[in-house]
Amino acid sequence: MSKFHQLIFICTVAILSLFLRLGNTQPNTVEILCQKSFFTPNTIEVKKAEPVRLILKSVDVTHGFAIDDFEIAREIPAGPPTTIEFTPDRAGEFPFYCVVRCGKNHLKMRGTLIVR
Ligand SMILES: [Cu+2]
Repeated sequence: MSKFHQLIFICTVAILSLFLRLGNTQPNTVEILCQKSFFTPNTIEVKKAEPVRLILKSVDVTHGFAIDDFEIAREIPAGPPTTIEFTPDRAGEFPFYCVVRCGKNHLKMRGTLIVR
């Protein structure tokens, strides 16, 4: 291999490894629809120690979203989506639920975050 080809080879490897690293730091994105009185999906599965981005969109009234175990509690107004980012530091099953009284079945608005 000539010096020129060696240089091309090294540059290609460097660029590819950079792209792979960037890919790995992208948060795991989950879109969640909020409507009276449920979340869709109501079971979310993510991986421990990997960043998670939840994009919550309410299609009717203001809802809420809380996961006590990860100290998350946010209002989800109707309209543009609300983004919540966190990195689960432990595995298990953690309940999430609505924290805004959104209607008579508000207390049924719950789901489960599974961290593997
Ligand atoms: Cu509610």
